[in-house]
Amino acid sequence: MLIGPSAALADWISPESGGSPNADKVDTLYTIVLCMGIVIFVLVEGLLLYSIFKFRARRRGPQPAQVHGNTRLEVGWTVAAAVIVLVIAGITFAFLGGIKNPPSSSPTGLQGASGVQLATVGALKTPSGKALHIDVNGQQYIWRYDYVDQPRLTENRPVYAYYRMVVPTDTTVILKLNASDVIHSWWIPRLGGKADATPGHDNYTWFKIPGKYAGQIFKGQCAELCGEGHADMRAEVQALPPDQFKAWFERQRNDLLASQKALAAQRKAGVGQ
Ligand SMILES: [Cu+2]
Repeated sequence: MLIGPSAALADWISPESGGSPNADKVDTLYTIVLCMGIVIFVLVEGLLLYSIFKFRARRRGPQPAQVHGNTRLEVGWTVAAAVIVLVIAGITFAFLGGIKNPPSSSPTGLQGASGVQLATVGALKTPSGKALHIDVNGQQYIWRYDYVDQPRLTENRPVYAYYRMVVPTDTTVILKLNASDVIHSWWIPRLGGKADATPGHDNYTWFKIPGKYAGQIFKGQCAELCGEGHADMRAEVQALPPDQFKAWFERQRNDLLASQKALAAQRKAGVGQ
């Protein structure tokens, strides 16, 4: 039953990727270490099976040689294991920069993003200093996205959306994660690793969706058991070409402004009192 759902079989042996360079690098790094592990596993188990078979006790056969220790062999496999660990550490550090640090947006990405610098110490920054910044807020049991550096509804109120985050392609998107009740975890597998959304603490992550994925929707879910509605706390990211993103953003902004106006009118008319 567990392996039945197609989601369980999506890239079942290594992390999902193909949506953002950080996710691709995590996947490649994982695959390299997995291959090294497979080679060592086959060598060790092969040698074990060979020895069990070759040196098995035979009826009326001679007593096999009783070996106690072999300094050269023991030093050999200790050094070899240490070298393998060093090689893995070296490869990991070579990949780490590309996983952790966001690149700049491409020229084909959203232009005119105001490129507001993140104020918080330890925040992510692209080499150009420009990125689309979205605040992600986890709450039982839905995700809210505030487009903080784009044109606002009012001075204090950014344009927002729930559940589906719409973003431009070829544009570096930096997320600031926060939660308003309990700890949640933001996770869209094809766009990178999980990031905790914690009340009272800001966490950062990023992704950059290549232009060839325009129109695609990347699905994910809250990855931290956060209450009885946790299973329903899903999320998706839709990638649109920058001009279509702009059109979506204008529509979203106008819809929100219209609903704000309608609500104000209702209040004035005394509806619901
Ligand atoms: Cu949750």
